[in-house]
Amino acid sequence: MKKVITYGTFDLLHYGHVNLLQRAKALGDYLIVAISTDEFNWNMKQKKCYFSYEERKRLVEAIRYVDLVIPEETWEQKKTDVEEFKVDTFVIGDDWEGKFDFLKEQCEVVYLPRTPEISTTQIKKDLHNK
Ligand code: C2G
Repeated sequence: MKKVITYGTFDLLHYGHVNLLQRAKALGDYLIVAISTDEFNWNMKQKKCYFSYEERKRLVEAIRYVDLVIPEETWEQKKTDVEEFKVDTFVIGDDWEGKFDFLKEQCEVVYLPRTPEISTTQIKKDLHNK
């Protein structure tokens, strides 16, 4: 079984996220998604989520391409996650191009093109201007 892992906040879940998860799953048979906890988002990414970790987990678990959701609590956990879950491929959007090449010692690293026209920031802006 080929296992794939990806990481993200997935707040205000939108089709750009689903596009990424669909392509990630297509690279293997089992997709693990590590969702940033509220603390990690705030302390490490200065992101204030609209939906809590539990709500974001519920939404992502409902996506047909996703097999397992785990919490992302630190930047450093990726290496141990890849080992612990025996991951073959790490995938993330190309806005992170090159940032996780250190994982190439342990698994394949794939950066996928983002869906350009949509983002949570854009959604919030558009709603604010309505
Ligand atoms: N994404 C995408 N297209 C968009 C928006 C997001 O392909 N229009 C992808 C991102 O590239 C990422 C995933 O969807 O692979 C989740 O996006 P975010 O929730 O913004 O994740 P981010 O805050 O970048 O967190 O340790 C890694 C971080 O947790 C990644």
